[in-house]
Parts: sequence; structure tokens; C-alpha cells
Amino acid sequence: MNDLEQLSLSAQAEFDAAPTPAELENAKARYLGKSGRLTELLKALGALPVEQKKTRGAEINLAKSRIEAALQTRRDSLAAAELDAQLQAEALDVTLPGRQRGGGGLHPVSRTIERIEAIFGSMGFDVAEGPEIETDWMSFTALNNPENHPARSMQDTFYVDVKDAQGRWLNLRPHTSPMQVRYARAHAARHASRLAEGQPMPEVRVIAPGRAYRVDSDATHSPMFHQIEGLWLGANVSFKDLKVVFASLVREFFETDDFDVRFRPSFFPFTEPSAEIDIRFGSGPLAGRWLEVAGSGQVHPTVVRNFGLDPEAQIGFAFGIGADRFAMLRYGIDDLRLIFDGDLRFLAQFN
Ligand code: 2NL
Repeated sequence: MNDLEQLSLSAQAEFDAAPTPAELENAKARYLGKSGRLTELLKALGALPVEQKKTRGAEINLAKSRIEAALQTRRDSLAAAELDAQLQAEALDVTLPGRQRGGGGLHPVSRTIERIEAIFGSMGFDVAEGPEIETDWMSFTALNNPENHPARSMQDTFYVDVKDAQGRWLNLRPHTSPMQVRYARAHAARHASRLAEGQPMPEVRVIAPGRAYRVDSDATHSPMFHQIEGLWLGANVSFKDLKVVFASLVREFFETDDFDVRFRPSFFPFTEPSAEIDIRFGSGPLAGRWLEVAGSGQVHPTVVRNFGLDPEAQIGFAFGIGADRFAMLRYGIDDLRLIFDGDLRFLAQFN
């Protein structure tokens, strides 16, 4: 092996060993730079006799092009490795699932209330609002509960450690009726001048959905539950209207025509006469059983008077339904605890 072949091999070895483009350029300078090893050989050519100069010159040029080729090869492979590394660093797994916004949903009881509001809305009913902490008068007296009625007792109703202007403990409303009492009283006040002249007033048509509280806790009762009460008062509103309204509710809420409605005599202090409302589906998972779904009745004259209205001129009905039970019947929920536990595995099914 002559000196030029050795030089080419050692250049090639140094180029291949250069780990970065900068070090490769340093190695290049050691061979092809101003005072590089190959450049020195070219400079030395001048001292040779003419005959040798030709052959030696050709050999050196051959070695030079080999070294240049080796340099280019190494440059290319370093550039390719750099690109590879960059691509690797910026790699994006397009098969990864996208990050999603956690989508919420309405609780089945909220859905039930919203749907029932829409159904009653289509029948001309307004939606009342009102506080959950109430006065004794709003929760009991206005509704014709006698002073010593058991519903007023600490065993049945939650009291708040604050007294009202009458010196009576405030309560957590045991039904949503107080909202209707407030609504009906505001309605009567708004139309007071017409009523004083013996003129008719617009009918009261309202529902009162919301939370209610009772000292009651077992497999089928929660101390906080949801109720939807309804009230329709006018010059000539009867049980016939109640039956039509209630049947419309059942038809639209349960999305079926295949059911019967039955009134069963009952008792509430705020209605007279009073009736439980039962329904029985003719088909579907609930078919064949009478289900008790609401309490109802003709609004008691004392209650009408407490609205600020004349029971001789205003008559009508009221009812109360359990929204939690309606949700359970509609969505096939078999355990009341699922309604109140807030377990997302259950709730996500309603999104
Ligand atoms: C039940 C009973 C009922 C009412 C609620 C009512 C409201 C006013 C006046 C008269 Cl402002 N009555 N509400 C009437 C009858 C029954 O609910 O067991 N509900 C689940």
C-alpha cells in the first residue's frame, strides 16, 4: 500500500468517526485544508522532476477525489441522521385519541322536571319559583293545616333555628305548595281592583317544581325529594279538567296512549274532596299494575281565602306528584338511592 492509499484510508476513517458535521469539517481541514496533509503533498509536487510530476500529480488527484467522495458520503449520512433525529423528536402519534372536553349532562330528575314544565307550558301553565326555607304560615297555616297537625311536628318537618315575624320557627318547606300560595296571592293582588268590582280575573294556572324536605329516610324515602305541584283556579274549573290535564301529562311524559287513570278518594287538609291518582299502563315494562302517582283534590275554600280570593267565585284543583318517582318510572330506575348518590357511572347514561 503506497502513501496515498494510506492517506485515503485514514481520511475515510477519520470522516466516518466524526460524530457531528462540525467535527467532520475539522477532519476535512486536516486533509484538504490550506495546510492539510493532501494539500502539502500537492505543494511538494513542484520540487519533483517533470517526468515524476505527471504521474505523481495524477495519483494525488485520484486520492483527492476519493477523499472528497468519502467526505460527501459522510456529510450526507450525518445530515440524514440529523433529519431522522429531528423527525423522531417531533414525532406525532396520529392514532392517539383526541383529548375530549368532559361533557356533562342533566340529572334524570332535572330532565323530568324540564319535560314536565314543557308539557304544562303547552297547556298554559306558568312555573312558580320560591324559597326552600319557609314561614310556618306559608307551609302550614295557608294550607289549612290545623295548629296541632302531625305534619307540623318536629318528627315530620325540619325546622331552622330562626324565628319569623310571628315568632314561629322557619321550616324547610315540606312540599312545594308555598310557591303556589305566593304565586296565587301575587295574582290576587295584581287583579285586586277588578276583583273588588266583581269582575273576572285571568285564571291561575301554575306548577311549582323543586326540592322539598321531610323527616323521612328509608329505602323508598329521602329526607330531600323533588315535588311538582300544580294549581288551576278559575270560575268553573272542575275534576273533569284535572282528569284531562293529568291524562295529557301521562300521555306526553310516558309517550304512550295505552293507559288508564283512576281517582281514589283520599284526604288532604288543603283539598276537599281529595283523591289519589293512579295510572295503569296496558303495555310496556310497567303494564297491568295500578301505580299511585299523585295526590290531588279540589282546593279547599279556606285555602282559596288564604290566597286572597273569594271561594264563591274561584274554584279549581291542585295536585302533587313526586318528581323522583316519575323519573324512576320513566327511565326504568329501580333504586331511589341511584337518584341521590351522584354516581357518574349511573348519571353518564343520561348524557
Ligand atoms: C301528595 C299530595 C297534593 C296538593 C298537593 C295543593 C297546593 C295548594 C293548594 C292545595 Cl297551593 N293543594 N297541593 C293538593 C293535593 C295533593 O299532593 O301526596 N303528593 C305527592
